[in-house]
Order: sequence, then C-alpha cells, then structure tokens
Amino acid sequence: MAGETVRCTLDDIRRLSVEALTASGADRPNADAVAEVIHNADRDGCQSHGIFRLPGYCSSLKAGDANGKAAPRAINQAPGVVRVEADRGLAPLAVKVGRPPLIEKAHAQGIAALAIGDSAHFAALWPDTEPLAEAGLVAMSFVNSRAFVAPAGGKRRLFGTNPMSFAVPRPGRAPMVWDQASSAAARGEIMIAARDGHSVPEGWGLGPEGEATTDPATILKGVQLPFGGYKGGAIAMMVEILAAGLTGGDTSLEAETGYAGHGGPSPAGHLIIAMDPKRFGQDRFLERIEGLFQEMLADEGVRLPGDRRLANRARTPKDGVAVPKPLYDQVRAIIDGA
Ligand code: NDP
Ligand code: PYC
Repeated sequence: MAGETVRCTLDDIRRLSVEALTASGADRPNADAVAEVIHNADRDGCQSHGIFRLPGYCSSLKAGDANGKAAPRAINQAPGVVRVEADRGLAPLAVKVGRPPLIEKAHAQGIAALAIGDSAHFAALWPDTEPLAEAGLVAMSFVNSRAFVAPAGGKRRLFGTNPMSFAVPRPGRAPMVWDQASSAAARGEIMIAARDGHSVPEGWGLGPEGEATTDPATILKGVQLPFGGYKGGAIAMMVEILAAGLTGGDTSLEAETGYAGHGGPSPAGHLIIAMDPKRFGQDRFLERIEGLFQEMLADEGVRLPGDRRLANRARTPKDGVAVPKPLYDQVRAIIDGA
C-alpha cells in the first residue's frame, strides 16, 4: 500500500462506517447492516470491499441511487422461494431479512432460493453464504451490478463483474467458502492498483479503443474481461441470468444506463440458493466432503479457498487494519459533512 496510513481497530472500522452512512442519509438498521459487511471484509483482509467502499456507498445514498431508509420485506413467493422486496435499499439489510425464512425453507424442503430484485450490492459475497453454511446448508450466491465487463471475444461493456460464492459446512471448523468475480479481477482490485500506481496483469481488461493494456486507469475507462476466456464469459452470462433474470432485477446494462453513476452501487439482482444435505438423503455428507478436502490438502502446494481469509480473521482483531490516510480523511469529511 503506497503512502501514509492510519491504523484502525475493527471497532473503528465499524464505527466510522455507521457514522458516515448515517451522515449520508441511512437510518440505523441500514447503516448497521452495511457496517457489518464492511467490518467483515476488512477483518478478513478483503481490502477491495472494506472501508475502501464506504465513500461509494455514501455517494449512492446522497444521490438517491440507493434508499438509505429502505424497509425490506420478505414474501413467501412459492414453497421453495422467498422473495425480498428490498425497497431499492442496500443489499445487506435485505439479505438479513431474507435469511431466516430461506434457512427455514431449505431445512424443510431440501432446497430453497432467496430472490432479491431491487437492492444494491457493493460488498463481498461470502457474508451472504457463510452464515448459511454455519446453519448446516450448502449455499451459493450470485449478484450482478453495472456493465463493466465484455463477453468473451468482445470489447463492449455488458456484464457486471458478476461474482458468485459457494459455501459448505465443515465439522468442528469454519465452513469452506469461496467467493470470486467472474471477471479476471474484481473492479475493486483494479481501482486499488490505479490508486496505488501499480500495473495489472495482461488480460484483465482493454482500453477505451479496445487496446490491450496493463494500465489500471486505462482499463477503468475501457472494459474488463472475463477470467479464462470463453469459460469465464459463460459464467458471467450465467450469473447475469440467475441474478437479474430470475429476480426481475436490472441487468448490469440496464443498471448502467438507468443511473447516473455516482461511484457507488445501484439496484440490480441477487439470488441465493441453499440446500440441506440431510434432505438429499446424505447423512455422511460432511464426513465424505471432509475426506475430499483432506485428499486435496495432501497434495503439497494446495490450500482450500477461504484459508487466507480465515488467517486474516485470526490476525486483524489484534493487528487492526492500515487505512490509507487520504481515504481516512475522506471518511472523516463525510462524517463531518464537509
Ligand atoms: P480472488 O481472486 O482474490 O479470490 C477468489 C477466491 O479464490 C477466494 O475464495 C480465494 O480464497 C480463492 N483463492 C485465491 N487463491 C487461491 C489459491 N491459491 N488456492 C485456493 N483458493 C484460492 O477474488 P476476486 O478478486 O475475484 O473477488 C474479490 C472480492 O470481490 C470477492 O469477495 C467478491 O465477492 C467481490 N466482488 C463483489 C462484486 C459485487 O458486485 N458485489 C463484484 C465482484 C467482486 P482466499 O480469500 O482465502 O484467498
Ligand atoms: O469489485 O468488481 C467489483 C465490484 C463491483 C461492485 C462491487 N464490487
């Protein structure tokens, strides 16, 4: 990280987040829910979705792109589907409201989905799936955002960076959770590289004229690329269809053209699926999957996805988080109404 930093405790991160969000028009339930995911991201070492995102959330609230006083409502849409009417709010409160009925339905029926079509997701996705695995469920989450990424072979922005997360319970341990963009890199990683003056690997994106580049600022003006060519392109398309199509949320292109783009999130679509292995008749599921993990780990050089995050989670309560001074000052200015 380039330049001067301010060392913050995790409590500082949460408090600054609540204060900046309420100063930007969020009520306390919305501010608390967003502060929780920001805190969790910085706690787990995901700089691109921690306090780094706070000014974006605040500008979206101030511009009215997202409703800071949203009162999300869970609806029993179908035996296997909970729908949350999110009132154009920020996703964390909508997910919090939809999670208990999703868990109940998944345990009762074996599989259930939570569909949210009008909330603005600007966070990492593992906070969506990890609590479901902690409740004994296998879970997946998909979200779209704004048009940043071209389909494989193309040069025109169409998809969001469209992340997905997958979580599975483990006996006596934290769940295994992976969480990844379907673009070669999350946009947040490219923004941080531009801020810190680093180049990025070839293949992360193209410039405005479709030219290959490793300059992050040029990519931010141009277009991002899916990971792994047409294979990542297919996944980006699938996420778009699951997240926006099945929920009725804006596609990333619709979200891009429907909002002025104030640097923060705008409402799009979000789908979470939860499955209870016991209802699939698999009483030895946990034991068998643990055996699979142990086979993976027996191969030197292999680690499980999420292990880096869990190592950070053990470290940051003591070490705190280094926040770049200009970002810290920006957050303080939001709180002070400057
Ligand atoms: P990364 O490429 O950093 O990591 C993706 C996954 O791969 C993680 O689960 C990571 O685990 C795992 N991983 C990394 N290296 C290894 C390895 N050597 N062996 C095994 N597993 C490994 O994530 P992205 O940059 O794609 O995304 C970053 C964040 O941005 C995500 O949390 C995502 O949800 C968020 N995002 C949010 C968007 C939104 O619209 N809300 C859009 C796009 C991204 P570990 O964490 O332990 O390293
Ligand atoms: O990092 O790609 C990203 C992202 C998009 C929306 C929120 N995060």
